[in-house]
Amino acid sequence: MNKIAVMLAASTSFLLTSCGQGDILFADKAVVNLSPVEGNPSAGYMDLHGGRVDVELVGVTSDDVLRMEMHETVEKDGMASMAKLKSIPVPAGKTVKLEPGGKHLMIWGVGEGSKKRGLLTMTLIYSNDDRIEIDAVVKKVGDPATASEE
Ligand SMILES: [Cu+2]
Repeated sequence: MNKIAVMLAASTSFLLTSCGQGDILFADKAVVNLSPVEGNPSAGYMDLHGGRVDVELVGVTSDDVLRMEMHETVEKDGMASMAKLKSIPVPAGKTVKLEPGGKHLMIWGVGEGSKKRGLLTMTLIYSNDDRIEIDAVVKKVGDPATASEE
């Protein structure tokens, strides 16, 4: 019963955000991959879609995490490491992907409630003061990959 409700909620948000609304600032395909190691940070990914004007994503917050940072994986001399980002540019009309091996969210202390619900509500804060609330699908290690919405 609960599972069905969650699946419906997740697919509804995909429907709402994937209708190709031209120049509207929004984000979709948000997922949080829980760390397999208790205490280690989890990683968050999503697609950021630009609006009419160039903006920057300047912060991401959630009431149900201890800490969340924007990171970028960078390779130096064949070694991958992560750098903390102050902001992520989101050019008008362009899509910026937060994805494995690139820009991503690093999330500490995802709450038990969100884990159980399978969704983590987070707020994206942009340089033009826009705020967008989005539900990210919370995935445990070993969960099948999210069914693609395309
Ligand atoms: Cu990171």
